[in-house]
Amino acid sequence: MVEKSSAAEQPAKRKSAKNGSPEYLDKALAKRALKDLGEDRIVEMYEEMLVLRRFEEVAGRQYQMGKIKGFCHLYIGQEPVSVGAMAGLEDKDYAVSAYRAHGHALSKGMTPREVMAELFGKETGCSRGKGGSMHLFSVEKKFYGGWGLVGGQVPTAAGIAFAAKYRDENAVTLCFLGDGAIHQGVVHETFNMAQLWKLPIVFIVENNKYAMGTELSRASSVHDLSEKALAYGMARAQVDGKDLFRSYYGIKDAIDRARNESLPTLLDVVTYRFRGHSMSDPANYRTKEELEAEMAADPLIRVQQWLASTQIRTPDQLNEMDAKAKDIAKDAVKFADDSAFPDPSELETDIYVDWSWDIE
Ligand SMILES: Cc1ncc(C[n+]2csc(CCOP(=O)(O)OP(=O)(O)O)c2C)c(N)n1
Repeated sequence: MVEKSSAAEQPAKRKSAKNGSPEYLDKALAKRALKDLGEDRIVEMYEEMLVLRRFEEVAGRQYQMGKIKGFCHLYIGQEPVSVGAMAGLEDKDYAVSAYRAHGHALSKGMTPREVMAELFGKETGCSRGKGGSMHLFSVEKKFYGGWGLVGGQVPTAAGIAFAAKYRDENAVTLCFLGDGAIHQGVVHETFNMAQLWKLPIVFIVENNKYAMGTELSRASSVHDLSEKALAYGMARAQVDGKDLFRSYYGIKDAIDRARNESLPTLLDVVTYRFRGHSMSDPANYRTKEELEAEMAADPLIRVQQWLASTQIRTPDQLNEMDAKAKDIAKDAVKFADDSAFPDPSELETDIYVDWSWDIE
């Protein structure tokens, strides 16, 4: 049986501290990251988190203005998970997600323009305006969805990992799922096969405490969801997804296992979503105090404050970065606004793959 891996696994025991104090950040790991990744790369990761945040805030407003229709699930609060995870990947690697996928698509390298245009249903969107918020996709960036069916992406991700192994690509697949999805039967069938066939995959459960309005303790017999791996003899760890560096190192361990040993890992990445489940959810199932406490330890502000306190960046530079992130989000909206809706003749195109049967 594989034991829990050590690095970066335990959610922080936080002292009470003022808003975004660097006290919240694992400073020993931050120091290690400075050595491993370098200052510039860390600043880039912070900028990526910032763009995700500003993109989602703007998307929320566009939804309220009626420019985005259908479902829309925002990722605000969970940024260190996506940014930390993708930072450990190489270009040849794959990622698959569920419907709360704007952050994953952007972190995997898709442009804010193509993602926003997709939310608007415009022909310049990554799925040519026919997928919407839940069906972001990019073959070029190896981001294979965006899935509306809870847990449906998990066997697909295992199939991608299997194909990568079969073709000797030495590529890793990241599969993001929610704490609600882990109880689906197909997810457990997939876990078994992934371990049995030694697939190079990392299952990242973004445990944001709620599946729609159901709190984890009402739905799961165990609270460290990585324990579900024990039944399959799979490697596992619990990771603090509210801390950028713990998130990065915790997930990187699993990526290395997939790449170097061709083995899967199940990660319970503890995070929190600041907004409701979707745009129509007032989130009455949680207290104001709970939300305030989480927001007081905002993972984005923690990194910002750390960058300032270590003088890696001055307050002016940090303000400039924020202004730039806001401009990127605004530019994405303008691009989406200026784009056309798909022509009605497109209604029946891109539904089935035009597939010749001489598969290698
Ligand atoms: C197969 C299936 N069952 C039910 C639903 C309805 N549904 C949509 S989201 C959701 C909750 C999933 O929560 P979680 O997996 O924790 O993801 P999160 O929203 O927290 O990212 C449910 C039950 C669905 N989309 N698909």
